Amino acid sequence: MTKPYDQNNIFARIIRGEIPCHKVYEDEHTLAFMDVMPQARGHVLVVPKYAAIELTDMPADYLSAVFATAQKVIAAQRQVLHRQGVVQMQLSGADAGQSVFHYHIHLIPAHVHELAAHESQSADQADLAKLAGQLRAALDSNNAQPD
Ligand code: DGP
Repeated sequence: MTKPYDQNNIFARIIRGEIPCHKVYEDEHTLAFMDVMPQARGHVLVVPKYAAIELTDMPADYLSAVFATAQKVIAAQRQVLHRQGVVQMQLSGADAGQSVFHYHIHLIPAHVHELAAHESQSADQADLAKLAGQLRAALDSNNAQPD
């Protein structure tokens, strides 16, 4: 770990329910929610419910849980946003541009050349709420499908 984990970082507080988010999905090990500074419409973050800053801090069981959630979210993004391409991004460390020091993977339904600059624009909250509702509905419906 590059520096001590801060239990009061913004994503730890979101996981504890102290700060609101536009929730897309939650299970025992992970939470997915809308990014408030999206690099494209439909930008979702997936976080583990584990005190890790970056990839090298993550135990394998939580990594696997994060990626299992990412698979579900990507399927829902493709249905709701009608975009097949999804950029998966994870910034490990301040030198890479990480600004929130709780591990998270960005899932951005866009071509890489379309991305807005990182943290350059705030989303419309009403649009985030609408998208989160649509993504939750798609996830619920996919979950209800028989294998
Ligand atoms: P990174 O630089 O990889 O640590 O990205 C942090 C992302 O988190 C960035 O895209 C903006 C987003 N973000 C920052 N603060 C908040 C917040 O309070 N709520 C939500 N939903 N997203 C946030």
